[in-house]
Amino acid sequence: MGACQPDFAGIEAQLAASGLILRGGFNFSSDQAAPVGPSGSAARSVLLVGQAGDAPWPHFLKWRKLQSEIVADPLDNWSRDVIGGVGVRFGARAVSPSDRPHLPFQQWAMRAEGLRPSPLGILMHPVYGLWHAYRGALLFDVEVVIQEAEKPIHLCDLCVGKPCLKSCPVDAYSEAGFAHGECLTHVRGQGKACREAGCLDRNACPHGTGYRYAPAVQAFHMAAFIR
Ligand code: B12
Ligand code: SF4
Ligand code: SF4
Repeated sequence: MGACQPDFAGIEAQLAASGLILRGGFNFSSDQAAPVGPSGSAARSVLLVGQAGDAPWPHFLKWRKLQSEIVADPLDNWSRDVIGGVGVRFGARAVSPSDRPHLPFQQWAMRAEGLRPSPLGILMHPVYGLWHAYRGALLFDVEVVIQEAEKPIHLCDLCVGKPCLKSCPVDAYSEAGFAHGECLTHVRGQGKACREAGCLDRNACPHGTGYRYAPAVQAFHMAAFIR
C-alpha cells in the first residue's frame, strides 16, 4: 500500500493548526458496514479526528468572528470546514458526528483507541478522562498502515465510589442509562449550575482534570444541548 498511504504527518500538521488531533483509525473488514469513501464505493479505512480538552476553542472563536452572518450549529460547521478542507487536500471524504443518519462514532472510537464507556456514556480516556470529543472522520479508498490500539487501562474499573453517579440533582445517569428528559427539564429550569459551568456529574470525575473544558466552553455545549 506504500505509495497510496495517506500523508499522516501532513494531515496532523493541518489539524494541529486548528487545535485538532488524529484519534487513531482502522481498516474496515469486508463484513463490516463502511460508509462510502471518496470514490463513492465503500471506504477501506477511517481515521478519527477529535480534540483533547478544549484546544480547538480559540480557533473556533476566531472563525466565528469572521462569519458575516450568524451560523446555525457553528461548532459543527467549523469542524466540517476544517476537516473537509483536510479531506480535500489529502484525498479523503470527511464525515461529521452530526451527519444523519448518525454514524457510529463511539463504536469506531472504541475500535481505534481501545476505549470503553464510562457510566455516563462518554468514553473514558486514560489521560483526558471525560474531556475529549470527536469532531469528524476521514474516510479513505485505501487501507492504512496503522498500529492497532493497545487496550488502555479503563479507569472506571478502578474507581471507588464513582462520584460521577452521585452529583446530579435529578439522578439523570444511572445503571438504567441516561434520563434525557429529566436532565433537560432540570437544566432548562432550576439547573443554573449545569447551564453556567456544565454537567455536575461529568465535572465530578477526578480524572483528566487538566483537560477539563473551561466553564464558557461547557456553557456553550449545554446551551446547544438544551436548545
Ligand atoms: C444522539 C446523541 C446524543 C443524544 C443521545 C440520545 C440516545 N439515547 O441515543 C443526547 C442528546 C442525549 C446526547 C447527549 C450528550 N452527548 Co451525545 N451524541 C449523540 C450522537 C450525535 C449520535 C449517537 C448515535 O445514535 N450514534 C449512532 C450509533 C449507531 O453509534 P454508536 O457509536 O453505536 O453510538 C453509541 C452512543 O450513542 C452511545 N450512547 C447512547 N446514548 C448515549 C448518551 C450519552 C450522553 C452518550 C455520551 C452516549 C450515548 O451508545 C451507542 C451505542 O454504543 C453522537 C455522535 C455520533 N455520531 O455517534 C454524540 C456523542 C455520543 N455525544 C457525545 C457527548 C459528549 C454528549 C454529552 C455528554 C455532551 C454534549 N454533547 O453536550 C451530552 C450529555 C448531556 C449532559 N447531560 O451533559 C460525544 C461523546 C464523546 C466521548 N468522549 O465519548 C459524541 C460521540 C459526540 C462527539 N462529537 O464527540 N448525545
Ligand atoms: S468518576 Fe469514576 S466511574 Fe465515573 S467516569 Fe470518573 S473514573 Fe469513571
Ligand atoms: S447536566 Fe445537570 S441535570 Fe443533566 S445529567 Fe448533568 S448534572 Fe444532571
